[in-house]
Amino acid sequence: MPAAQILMPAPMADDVVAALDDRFMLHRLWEQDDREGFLRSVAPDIRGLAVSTLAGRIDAAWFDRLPALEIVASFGVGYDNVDAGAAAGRGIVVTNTPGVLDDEVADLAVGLLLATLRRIPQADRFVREGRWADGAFPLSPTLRGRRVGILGLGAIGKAIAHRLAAFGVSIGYHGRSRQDGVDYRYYVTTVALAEASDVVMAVVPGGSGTRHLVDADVLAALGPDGVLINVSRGSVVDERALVAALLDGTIGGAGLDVFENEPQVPEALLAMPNVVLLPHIGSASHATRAAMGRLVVENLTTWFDEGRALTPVPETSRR
Ligand code: 8YV
Repeated sequence: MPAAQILMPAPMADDVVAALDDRFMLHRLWEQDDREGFLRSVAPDIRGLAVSTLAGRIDAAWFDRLPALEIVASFGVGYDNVDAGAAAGRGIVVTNTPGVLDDEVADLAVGLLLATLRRIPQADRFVREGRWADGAFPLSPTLRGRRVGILGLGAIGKAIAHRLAAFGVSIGYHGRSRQDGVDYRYYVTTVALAEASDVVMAVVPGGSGTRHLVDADVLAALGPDGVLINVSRGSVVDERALVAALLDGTIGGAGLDVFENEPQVPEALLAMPNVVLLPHIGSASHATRAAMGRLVVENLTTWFDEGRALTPVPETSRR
């Protein structure tokens, strides 16, 4: 049987491209001069799509063009870039890369929390700019005695909570429902969580269901000493409300790895001394990105060899 044909609309890591090239007939759409013409010629035979967020939104418009499509293998645990509901309706399986990045993202989240509270990047700049000789760096807020609210207690949220327990802080959470076998205190709403917390860490998946979950009301409930950490998706936070809340002291600070319109970052944030801004690097270590890439390749391989996907997303997992 000829190798299945896989379309990669936008570049992915070299090791993913090489592994797929080895096992399948891989089409690199971004390398074509006439992408539209190329797509027309290969579309009827494409059985798999390999995508990262660089490929843009993968939705019904793509599925309409690819009548033989069986699987979308997406790079990343978050798959809000793929319309999984539309895929499920057509019997197309969607896979993501859960599990292999949980610890990496949790490490980064805790690092970002400490960096934000203790102003670590600002202190580094202070030394580099030769300002130490002129006087001590200003005192910072502290993690000591804080109550941390985890917004979204999935695998990454649990990995964060597990780490934070060692820091001796108290931990609460909000999610769609209370979880059995979890000792952290549950709050029924995001506002209730924010009211009971000095730090809110957003770890919920993106998408329409969580859009602007952190809004002006949640920020007001978090309060003037409160700190928001976001390592999930920019869409989860109402960025305009966040900028306003930081400007007028409604909250005390923020550590942000994700933004509503990446790679654009609101100008106002750049000038603020009480925020730490990262370029979406939660999972971005060599080892973890390689593990995510392997899982993309393994999902496609087991699908075409054995007719099953390793990590289908819940919307499409009954196939
Ligand atoms: C990646 C991510 O930055 O896994 C996710 O959901 O946000 C990150 O690991 C992203 O998938 C890159 O395409």
